[in-house]
Amino acid sequence: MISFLREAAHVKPTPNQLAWYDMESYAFIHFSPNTYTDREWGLGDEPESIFNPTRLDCDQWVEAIKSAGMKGMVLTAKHHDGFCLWPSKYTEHSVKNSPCQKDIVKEASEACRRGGIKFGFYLSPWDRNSSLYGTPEYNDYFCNQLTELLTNYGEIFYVWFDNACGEGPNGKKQVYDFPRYFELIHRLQPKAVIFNDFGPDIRWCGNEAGVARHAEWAVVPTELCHFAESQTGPGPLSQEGDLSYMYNADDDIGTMANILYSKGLAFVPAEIDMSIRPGWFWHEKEEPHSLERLFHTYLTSVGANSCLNLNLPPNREGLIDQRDIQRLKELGALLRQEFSTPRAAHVEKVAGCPATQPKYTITFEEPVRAEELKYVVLAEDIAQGQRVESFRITADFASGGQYALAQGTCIGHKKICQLRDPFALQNPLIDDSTPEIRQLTVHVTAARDEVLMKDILVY
Ligand code: FUL
Repeated sequence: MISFLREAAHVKPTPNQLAWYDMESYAFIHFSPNTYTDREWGLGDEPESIFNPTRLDCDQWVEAIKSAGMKGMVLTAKHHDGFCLWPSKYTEHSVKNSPCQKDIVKEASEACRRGGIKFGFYLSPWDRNSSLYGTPEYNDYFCNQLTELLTNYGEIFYVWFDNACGEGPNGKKQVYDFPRYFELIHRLQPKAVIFNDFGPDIRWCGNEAGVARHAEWAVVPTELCHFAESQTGPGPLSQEGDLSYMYNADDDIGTMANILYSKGLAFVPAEIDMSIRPGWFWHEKEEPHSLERLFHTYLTSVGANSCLNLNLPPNREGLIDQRDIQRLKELGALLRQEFSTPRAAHVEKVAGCPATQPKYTITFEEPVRAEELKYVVLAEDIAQGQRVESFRITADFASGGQYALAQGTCIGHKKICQLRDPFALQNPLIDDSTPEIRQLTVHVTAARDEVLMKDILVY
């Protein structure tokens, strides 16, 4: 049993996954004929003539993305309606037959490069326009389109695939040849990470509401992420039962009880995808979510061992809506306000603690009052694997007393423990007798192997 936990603790990310983690947040851009028909899922028979962004400006998209501190763009090169935002050789259903006449993939990728952010794309496997859909030839068609996107637009950091297919019980059934798509991406863009519900590199978190699980492990059973490579042997209970029930909307995936039943574990972190508005595409009547909602989404994604893919839908003119621009600026300003300068402190590992239950003291240069402490940010050295199962944080008073500040489950790439909420009307109760705090203790209460902390910061 213990040797299996040790194996679990040594499941490691690839350099591409580490580079992805460090981006922390990037933006989805959903743009298609749906923008003009007010739909979310196009039917595939929309005339190309309706796609007419008269003021298309991808530099404006990039500015909006950067204003909220996001580091990349993921463009819907083709959504379920099959309409291509680039003039593909393999279909007539694209920008080339629209009044727009622009290669939007080119415009967007070049704007990203000018603005110093990364570029990736979403190519929907479900295609309601292609007459080949439902036949083996569709996979050739799909690979041809992938090849165009992977070879003509510079470096691609991300290829995003879903498994959507809403053809209904009597509709066409397409068997997607994902291994073939992955092989093509590895060959043509070796630095790209691939998103898919079942791996290989990044998985879906299971909701579109912007929240990670209570314990969002990057080390997960291959029963869920069967496209990822297993890095361990079977768990000690793998003969006693199985994880075939496991689904990506389940609440527990990488937790201890589950991994013991697994046939093997892989490194596949979660992406949290959410739109800035209720819909993925632009609809005139929709408003962006509140600043409070977006800030909390940041804490429950970037601050919960995941990356955030926040969707910004261009409007019919081809511009990000001014209401969204305003909200993104507010978000960027709030993130800078809350997280730019950590409090001056000295972090020390307490000698003599067990390797899987270490304690770290954080001693402030100047004593602080409880109400001045806002966040504790923890990070494991994720390149070596993910290990921490649970931790607690206390404030230590000079008088010898302790005050519980936060508790949590896993840490991983980044865990933000929020002590005060900038939007709360009433934060933790305080009174004049609350002593000043000179020191905090971070106590890891369970881990799978020796804990390797990378950062402990207080804001
Ligand atoms: C889903 C799609 O069905 C939605 O339309 C949207 O694109 C979302 C990001 O992915 O699979």
